[in-house]
Amino acid sequence: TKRLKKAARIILIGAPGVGKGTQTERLLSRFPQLAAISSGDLLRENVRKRTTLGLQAEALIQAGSLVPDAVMLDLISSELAVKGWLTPSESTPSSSPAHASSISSSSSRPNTIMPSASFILDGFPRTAVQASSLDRILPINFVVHLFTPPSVIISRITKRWVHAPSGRVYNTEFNPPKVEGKDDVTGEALTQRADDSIDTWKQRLEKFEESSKALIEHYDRQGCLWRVEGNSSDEISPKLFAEIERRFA
Ligand code: G5P
Ligand code: MG
Repeated sequence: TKRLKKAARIILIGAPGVGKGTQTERLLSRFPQLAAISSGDLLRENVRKRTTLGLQAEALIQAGSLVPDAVMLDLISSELAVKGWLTPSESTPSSSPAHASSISSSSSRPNTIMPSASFILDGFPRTAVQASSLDRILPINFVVHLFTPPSVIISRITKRWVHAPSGRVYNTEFNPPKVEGKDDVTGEALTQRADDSIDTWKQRLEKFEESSKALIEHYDRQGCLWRVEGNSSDEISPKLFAEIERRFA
């Protein structure tokens, strides 16, 4: 493991199935100071718990469409407050998505950032609008654009199995669980995601291609964008580790 000297506020951008979740897990074990939020995991948790937000988001996720920016901002800012990376200057009762505490979205009220917090956001922001809103509450200092050709990604999708409560991700070929169908850590049952059919994946890819151009340009302008390409996660991880060490260790 490695120690970071400077606060790393990292986001991962990349096509569905490119390996954002995989790299996040690896980064968390390499750099124990990091913690992570996955927007997809948070949404799926809300769907499982049948929260108002989950019920709103479920059909969109299943169709491979994006959840509206305002809903995402609510969800993520609540979670940032839960993690203690962002403290609302005044508390308001929450509209209560799962995990959420007490900060309201649309507010222009100032928030206080924990200057020392080092973290990864996986899957958020996903649009330029989300990125601009995040800039106002929590400036990101390293944006990783993961690239693997879609023709390579497609073969992974239907082989993905997840441990829903933790977000741990497996693949029957690439990283199978020790016991088939069971999570390595808890022994609980693994499930497949409702949006992991090939058709829905294609729809998600199309949405990604539509929304990511402006997002990537947004961060390119800020000078914190870094692109890494590879046909496998094993090819990408060492480059990613080295770059984070170069910038933050
Ligand atoms: P998510 O949950 O963010 P996606 O579509 O962006 O979903 P996904 O599918 O979670 O991304 P990933 O995390 O990039 O993909 O990939 P992964 O899970 O690590 O790897 C995929 C599979 O490949 C796994 O089985 C893994 O083991 C395997 N694998 C990894 N590397 C390799 C390798 O090198 N070789 C092989 N053979 N296999 C490998 O978002 C879901 C939905 O939520 C909504 C949207 O509706 C979205 O569609 N949403 C948002 N909407 C609006 N705004 C936001 N910010 C939103 N965030 C989520
Ligand atoms: Mg993921």
